[in-house]
Amino acid sequence: MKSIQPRLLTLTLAGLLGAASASVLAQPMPEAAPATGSPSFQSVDSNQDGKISLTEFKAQGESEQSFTKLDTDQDKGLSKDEFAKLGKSGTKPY
Ligand SMILES: [Ca+2]
Ligand SMILES: [Ca+2]
Repeated sequence: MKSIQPRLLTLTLAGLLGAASASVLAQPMPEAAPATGSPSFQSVDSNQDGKISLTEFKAQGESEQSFTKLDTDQDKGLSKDEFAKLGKSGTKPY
């Protein structure tokens, strides 16, 4: 069973090299699946003023409660940063 070792090493190396060059062709498992149902900032900001108003937020089926929670500077609008927190807090059990 001694002969297995170098063979295995070769296979591993070949696998690594192959994986590096084949990663474009291969269909990798969805390692970082996008969070489900997170619309992009642009699509929510329907009037494109760079802020998401409560109305725009609610149009996504979100609640006023989560709007208030996300609006950390309380200017009644969600900046891109504030909006980015949507779905990132509370829903992911680490
Ligand atoms: Ca807006
Ligand atoms: Ca804000």
